[in-house]
Amino acid sequence: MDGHIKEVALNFFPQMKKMKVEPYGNGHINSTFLLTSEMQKEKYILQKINTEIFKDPKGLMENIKNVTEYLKVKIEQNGGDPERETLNIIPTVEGDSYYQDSQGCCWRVYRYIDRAVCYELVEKPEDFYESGLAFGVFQKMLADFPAATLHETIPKFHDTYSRYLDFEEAVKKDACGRVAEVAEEIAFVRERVALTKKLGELPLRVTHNDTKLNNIMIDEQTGHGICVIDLDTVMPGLAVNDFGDSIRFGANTAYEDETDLSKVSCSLELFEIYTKGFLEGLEGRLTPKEEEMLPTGAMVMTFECGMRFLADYINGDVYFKIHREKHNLDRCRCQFALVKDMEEKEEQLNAIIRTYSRRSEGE
Ligand code: ADP
Ligand code: GN1
Ligand code: MG
Repeated sequence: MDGHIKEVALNFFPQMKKMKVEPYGNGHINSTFLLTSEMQKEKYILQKINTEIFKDPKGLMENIKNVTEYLKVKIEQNGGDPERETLNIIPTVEGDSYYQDSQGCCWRVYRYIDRAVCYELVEKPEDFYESGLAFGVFQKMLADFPAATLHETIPKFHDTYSRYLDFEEAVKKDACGRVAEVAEEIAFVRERVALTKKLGELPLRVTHNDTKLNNIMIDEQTGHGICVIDLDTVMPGLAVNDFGDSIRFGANTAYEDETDLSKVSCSLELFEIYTKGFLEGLEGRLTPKEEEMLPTGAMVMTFECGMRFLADYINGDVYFKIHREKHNLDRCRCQFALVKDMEEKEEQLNAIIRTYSRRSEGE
């Protein structure tokens, strides 16, 4: 594999005779490597795009190219550094945004964002505020992006009812004989089918759709959220889902795959600080209805994600990368424990939102 990756890299850097390639990051979808040139010590991110999941890599890379070029103009206008504050695609020697190898695998290279970190768990509440601010600003910057030009990289990505139907399909098939073991989790889903339609009609916006904490880089020196990464799912979507997915991951007091469920809860402090950052970043762009639905977005995204982990466990772990036996089941149980906690805290979450909505109306 190592030799093959180096061969792939030469299609981007024909002069790079000596290089080091190592697996990198904690993404669940693509295969990510850190590429370091031994001579100049330059660093790059080399990624094998998961084409089982992203079936149209050409459309996917077209989205990323158009979105990042659009963002670069905005970042420059704001006096920022476009080399560091958005992803920079390094083209192949042929000038393409990705390279397809002889086995049909698709590879891309990004400039490595140096002196910045990605977290799996919030260490300092300010970092979570920074991520809320950055995701809010990201959505604000894309408010006028021509949404119709975007390819739908994963159809019905956050159509929670459709995710529920996929889940029931998995249960019916029971491809690996795992259904009997997860009767409790299946019942948990079925008791909450109404959640899948709870968001109702909300405006479609250009959204990120995968706003977890490890999809944002925090500058080591300034502590600011420097760059939103993982742009594979930028598509028309709901603002409340971007908010919700961040809360699901970052306001959880435990890791996404924690097995000690007594550690799992939705921190009100973190929920509040993210709300503050996200709404500040958006500068009053959400409608009152969207603001009101933010806690529901958090609950729906957590429920949907848990259901996706469960369906994948039942299907035999074919979608999310796993690192241990029953990993997807552990992730599912953790999400469901978080949903329960959010249900209990619903009134408090709504009250936090009311405080910040009033602020954004200038009261
Ligand atoms: P996945 O879709 O599998 O989640 P990501 O694009 O999120 O893949 O990349 C996985 C990880 O690699 C990120 O969480 C981050 O740690 C790191 N990473 C990705 N792109 C960059 C970049 N341009 N600079 C530095 N680190 C990056
Ligand atoms: C995946 O790509 P990554 O690891 O940032 C998934 C998200 C899930 C998340 C759960 C394209 O995100 O939808 O919420 O795992 N991405 C895709 O951690 O399915
Ligand atoms: Mg990611």
